[in-house]
Amino acid sequence: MDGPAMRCKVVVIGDSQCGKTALLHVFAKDCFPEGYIPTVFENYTASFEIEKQRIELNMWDTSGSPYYDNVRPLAYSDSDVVLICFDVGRPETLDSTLKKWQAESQEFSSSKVLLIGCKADLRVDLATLLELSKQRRIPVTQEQGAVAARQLGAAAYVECSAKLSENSVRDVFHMATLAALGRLPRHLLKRGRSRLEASTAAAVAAAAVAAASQTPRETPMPQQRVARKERAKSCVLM
Ligand SMILES: Nc1nc2c(ncn2[C@@H]2O[C@H](COP(=O)(O)OP(=O)(O)OP(=O)(O)O)[C@@H](O)[C@H]2O)c(=O)[nH]1
Ligand SMILES: [Mg+2]
Repeated sequence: MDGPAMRCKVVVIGDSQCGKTALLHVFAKDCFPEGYIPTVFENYTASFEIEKQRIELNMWDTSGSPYYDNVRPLAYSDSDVVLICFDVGRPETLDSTLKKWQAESQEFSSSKVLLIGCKADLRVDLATLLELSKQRRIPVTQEQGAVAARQLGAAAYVECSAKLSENSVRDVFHMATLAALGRLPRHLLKRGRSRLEASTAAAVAAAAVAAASQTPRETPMPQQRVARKERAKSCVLM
């Protein structure tokens, strides 16, 4: 390891219940919080190494509730990266990223932005599909996420499932840190897209099989490990 640790502040925003706290919890505390406890403000820290550089990540969890619209802006000060999150199983939360969260983040920070599709497991969740079909909708597709990320001017679009894939969560913060350091590997752009397209069908099918036969957070079966590995590749650089 070379030199002193680099400090990086990450602010996490997005609609209420879109999965922000679960994402941070899995990354910083290694456990998925089953219940829902609304956030006001919360801080998490983690330290790790990227390309031989020690990183100290300071992560700010915020509330998605409009009730806190006047106090949330306090979180943005001195941030390096803003993660704008939405719930893959609730398309209206992707709409909010463009209608609400882009404007707020631009008003209160000039940091790099990443768009994060949370709860990617819901793309193959039967209850979610049934509920959305009543409104003639489907879960957010990876293509829609990538298009929105471009509209937001985000540096990358990353999907994750805090519930089923710790690797995908680690990818989110790895990408966020690389963005903060100005080291997002742009040469991976083309490869990232094709890997994503090629792996999606296999990944969601394997995830569905695994989810149907598994209690979440149990020791992963081989096919679930495959699904996790595949989903961990779900990122697109802009
Ligand atoms: N299926 C699934 N559920 C998830 C996932 N992540 C979070 N959840 C559930 O979604 C609900 C809301 O998650 P939170 O992380 O608390 O949501 P939040 O965005 O922090 O919400 P606020 O604090 O109100 O802004 C909880 O019941 C979680 O268990 C996921 O990856 N998959
Ligand atoms: Mg929360």
